[in-house]
Amino acid sequence: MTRIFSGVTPSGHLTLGNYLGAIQRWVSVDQHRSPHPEDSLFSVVDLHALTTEHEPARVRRLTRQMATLLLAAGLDPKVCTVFVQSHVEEHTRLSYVLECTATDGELRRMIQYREKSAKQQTVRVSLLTYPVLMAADILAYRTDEVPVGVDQAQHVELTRDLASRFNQRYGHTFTVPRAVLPPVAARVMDLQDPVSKMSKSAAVTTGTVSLLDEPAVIRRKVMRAVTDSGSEVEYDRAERPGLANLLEILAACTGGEPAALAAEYDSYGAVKKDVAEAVVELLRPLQERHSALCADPGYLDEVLRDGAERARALARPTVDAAYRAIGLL
Ligand code: AQP
Repeated sequence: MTRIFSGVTPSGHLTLGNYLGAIQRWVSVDQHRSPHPEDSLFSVVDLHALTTEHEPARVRRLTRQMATLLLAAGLDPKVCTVFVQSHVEEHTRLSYVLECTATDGELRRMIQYREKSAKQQTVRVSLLTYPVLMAADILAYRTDEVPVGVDQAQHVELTRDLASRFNQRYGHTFTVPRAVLPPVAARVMDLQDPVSKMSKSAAVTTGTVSLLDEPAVIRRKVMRAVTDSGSEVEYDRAERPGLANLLEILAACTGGEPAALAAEYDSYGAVKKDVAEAVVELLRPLQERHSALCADPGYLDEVLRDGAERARALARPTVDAAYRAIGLL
């Protein structure tokens, strides 16, 4: 049995990066790995959305929208567990204990902390400590595998370090998990700035494809993607990051391989046109199911209630064991 946990943060609208880097695999592979819904856990990790300036009503709205999109993408509550992080208090209970295991130095080394804190005028303490909460999200379920995009790999590495350290000092309590990255599109880049990752909290959205963008908007964003001035179609991430990003997106949408796809084209325009159509077609069924699910909000409430109950029952014994091991009565 392999237990899987992963999450999405309601810090903005879900992007094509989130989908190709993580969600696509959760739907097609991960949720089917075990016959037990308790072994595949997917969460909207809303507490993580409070680490930077946020608007409460927007976080609530995005949390529901993300949960709906996960179902629309194909997560099936009969075969996996879908829940909202703040509905399961074990995550924050465990986070404090893990903060007592982590060091200030290792948290300050986190790339996401360094990048995000550099953009803030005032930095919330939670921006520094949220990788520990993420470790708690994962460790509370004795998770074996964490399917994520490349940007989260460092946090999973920290989770492994904390689990091993805790186990060594206080006795075996946690499973040490491993990150699993997708074969292509593990890091989808911004269409306007192909050396930066496509991000759902980007201030400018012209380089970001949102899962709910209309087909005309998707086509416009892809056709205006920044590429270099060359004319030969070659897959070269270092020298031609814009074109490489488009070829990776095409590969992830169609199941191909970026370098082989490059050989089929003789102009950048033709690549862009096919990428735009591939993304529109990839998202079409998801957008249709999203509209249908929005018409029945009671269904989502039920899924999230059941998911939280199931998750609580799984996490409690592990978190209780961690409390006992670290010396709490
Ligand atoms: N650009 C990306 N390419 C591939 N995978 C990506 N992921 C995020 N961006 C890309 C993966 O999506 C999953 C959920 O991400 P998250 O909600 O935890 O957010 P994040 O990793 O902090 O990145 P975002 O979406 O850009 O949000 P903000 O703007 O708030 O930082 C993860 O598995 C992630 O690897």
